[in-house]
Amino acid sequence: RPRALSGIQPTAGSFHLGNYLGAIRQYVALQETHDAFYMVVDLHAITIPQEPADLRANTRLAAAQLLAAGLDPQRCTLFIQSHVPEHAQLGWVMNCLTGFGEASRMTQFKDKSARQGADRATVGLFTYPILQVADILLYQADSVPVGEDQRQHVELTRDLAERFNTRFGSTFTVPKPHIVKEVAKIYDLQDPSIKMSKSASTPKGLVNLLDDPKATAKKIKSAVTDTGTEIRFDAEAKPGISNLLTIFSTLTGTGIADLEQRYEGKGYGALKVDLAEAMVDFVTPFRSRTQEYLDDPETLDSILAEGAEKARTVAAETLAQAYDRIGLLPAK
Ligand code: AQP
Repeated sequence: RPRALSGIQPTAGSFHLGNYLGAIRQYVALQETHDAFYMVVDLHAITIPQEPADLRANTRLAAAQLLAAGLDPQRCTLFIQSHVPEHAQLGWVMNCLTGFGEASRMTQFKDKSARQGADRATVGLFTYPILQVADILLYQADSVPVGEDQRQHVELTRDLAERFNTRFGSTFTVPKPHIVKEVAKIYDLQDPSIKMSKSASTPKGLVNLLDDPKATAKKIKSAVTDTGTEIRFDAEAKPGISNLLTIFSTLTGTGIADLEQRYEGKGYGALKVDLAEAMVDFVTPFRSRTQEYLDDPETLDSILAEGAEKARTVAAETLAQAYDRIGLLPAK
């Protein structure tokens, strides 16, 4: 089986609809076809300031949500990044292979550091994509399910894998991004020109999966739509309604063309009412499954311990090989 690897940050409070449609749904699907490794990337989270107690709680919450979304520990390996020290270790090696200018071209750093204020941004935030390179290469991943915003980081991973292999001999699998075009970028409900994002969206534009379902329904109903009344997918001319059609289509498994036909001659209001209902049908059981995992921390922690053990076996082998190739003297 080919390998898949992806990571998600332990967001405060809840994952959002963009995380779910752009990434987590693909994680669930790839369990069936891939030897899949998924992790909550707490080491990435500390690239911006975190309250220790919140970080710990959010890490468990993230794992609970991944399980609630359908990750099955029998079919994939789910773990916490910091439980596998090889990530930081290979991360250092990759730092030493990356050009400063090359790292400076990462657009996510430019965006995030601009939001932090240039003096506040840490070196960790700058080298974040390089740790991500190590995350992926440690598992010899073939496929990396992510949203469009992560494409550049997977490209960097490919470049560094090739560079290492050329310089030191074939060691790493060169991975490909697994980006599902239709859902690669879910947009803010209030401003469909920007992606839905925990840090850039306004509260009304961001659908958090663990919000009160009534509040979620309200956000859908007050989503910004476009001039005119026709329900038609046209990302350029009708970005608001196209975003809602994408969300509706993915959540319910109905084709966009079928939705266009179903709502022909009906107004935006009818579509929003039905989408709000579909969202409520999705988030209500999701919330209660997440709560079940949170109410049983022993089970959750033992799933994560088993996952870390499986992950470490793979990661340790790759790291030992990489250390050897670059000429580090093995400890006796
Ligand atoms: N709007 C989105 N549409 C599709 N996919 C998205 N992803 C994020 N937003 C969208 C994908 O979710 C995965 C997890 O992302 P992350 O943990 O790296 O968090 P992020 O990308 O930092 O998420 P945000 O909300 O966008 O955070 P900020 O605001 O801090 O930048 C990734 O695969 C991502 O592509």
